[in-house]
Amino acid sequence: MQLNEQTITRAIIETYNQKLIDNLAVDVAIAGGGPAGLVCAYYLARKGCKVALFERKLSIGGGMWGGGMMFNEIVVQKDGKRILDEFEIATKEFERGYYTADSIEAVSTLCSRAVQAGATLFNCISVEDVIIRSKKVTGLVINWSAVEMAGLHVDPLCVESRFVVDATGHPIEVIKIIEKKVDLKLLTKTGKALGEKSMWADVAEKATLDNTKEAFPGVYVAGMAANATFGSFRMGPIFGGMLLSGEKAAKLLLKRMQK
Ligand code: 48H
Repeated sequence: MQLNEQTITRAIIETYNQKLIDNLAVDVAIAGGGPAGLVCAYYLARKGCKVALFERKLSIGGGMWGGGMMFNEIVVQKDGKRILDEFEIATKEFERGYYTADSIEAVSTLCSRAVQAGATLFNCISVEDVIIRSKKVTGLVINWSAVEMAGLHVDPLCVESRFVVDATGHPIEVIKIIEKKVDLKLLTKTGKALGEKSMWADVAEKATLDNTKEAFPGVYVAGMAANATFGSFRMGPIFGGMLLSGEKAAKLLLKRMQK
């Protein structure tokens, strides 16, 4: 059989277009493909929920690839290890209660399991706005990251969703958009994003889980975005909180969608 370039091109364009069309209305749209977003996508998809995740960068995985300061190992505590075990990601006990994992194995496995569970991951797409209806967020406004990077004046497209997860990490991009453009309060103490605090791993890890919740009607925050929204500490390269937060966001959303 002779390979034909036009067929290869058509295969990509038609398949991708269909994938995008199939995801124009989803149960949950996730902004950000770091560990929290990926774990959330996995647990939702595994329960039959329709999930689309949008990641700005070419590579999915957020800040996990680089471990700590580019030493490509991550640390998790016992609770976090439970999630790595579930994904069959190898861990080594370093000292009692501290486990390490190869960050490359961790990220690539989270990605592949999320896709295999049925989530659709879109890379190279940035979330630039939200859709708002009757004081609730009902979807994401997306554009090619290349358009954003080049500063081109190109209008975006939209994805409708029952719920949105802001898993954009430190910059809490969805929450910041809401704060700036929607004349309503966030579900925080002050009605504004409370901001991330300095390093305190122990407190931060616990807080990440507590702060994983709805931050604006229709919008849940997960991972580092949870602490940046509700005002807690950073934790450095210990990733248990990120994994557990993704799991908790999925559980909360599944419960909410059952209602
Ligand atoms: C599309 C976007 C947009 C946008 C951003 O930073 P992440 O890895 O986030 P988490 O919360 O899953 O994990 C945080 C962890 O990596 C980390 O930074 C830790 C533990 N820090 C502790 C410390 O002390 O520093 O992933 C977020 C992803 C990234 O890939 C971004 O590119 C992406 O979201 N993103 N994608 N549209 N508007 N904004």
